[in-house]
Amino acid sequence: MPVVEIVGPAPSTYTRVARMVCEEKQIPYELKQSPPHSPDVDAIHPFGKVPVMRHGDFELCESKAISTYLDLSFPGPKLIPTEPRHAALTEQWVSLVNTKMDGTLVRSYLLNYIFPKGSDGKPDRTAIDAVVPQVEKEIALLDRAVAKGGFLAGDSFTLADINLLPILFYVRQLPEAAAAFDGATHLGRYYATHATRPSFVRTIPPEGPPRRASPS
Ligand SMILES: N[C@@H](CCC(=O)N[C@@H](CS)C(=O)NCC(=O)O)C(=O)O
Repeated sequence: MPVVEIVGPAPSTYTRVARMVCEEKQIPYELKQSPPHSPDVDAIHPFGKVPVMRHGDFELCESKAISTYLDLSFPGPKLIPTEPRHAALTEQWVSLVNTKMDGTLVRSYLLNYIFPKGSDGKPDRTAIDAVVPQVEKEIALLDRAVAKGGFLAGDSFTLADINLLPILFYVRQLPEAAAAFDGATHLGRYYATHATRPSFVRTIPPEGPPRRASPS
């Protein structure tokens, strides 16, 4: 069988999702660190986003589609369960994170720290202050979601957890989210437990988490 090629930079949360799927299922893969909108990526993703995937002559974009393909094509643990309710809950949490929480936690909050847009070269305080209440709400929501079983969906580790962990890796390092995490004991335990998984450890971006930025 040809080797799976995951295309996207290691720091990208969505690229890390595809890599963690490979790691969990022990699928041999190569990472090609082409950035978004590079010719490599544009050839496969209509909007130039990462990750994209090549497997022999098969090309695919979108992290959820890539994850589904890998889960169905390779042996190893089922990351999208087959039991209907467990499968649906997994889909539900992937969708909630991708359609809402990624926008809040990554695009509006984290990226303001990583790519500061303030006139003085510092993070834009107004933009961060505007999103913090929603960051706090979403961390509290996630805390409630994992309180019972320690997983986002049902009683086992699924793609829903894989899809969330790369986001938590970053945001828990930032001051306002770190404060919200302090009150989210279930989510803190959830993160501490799953951050020890080999699939998580082996995909930590070489740059590591962003430096703790001061709130002002
Ligand atoms: N829905 C896409 C989102 C992928 C995405 O937004 N990737 C980011 C990097 S983490 C990206 O390519 N950003 C560049 C851009 O949106 O132009 C997926 O699930 O793969």
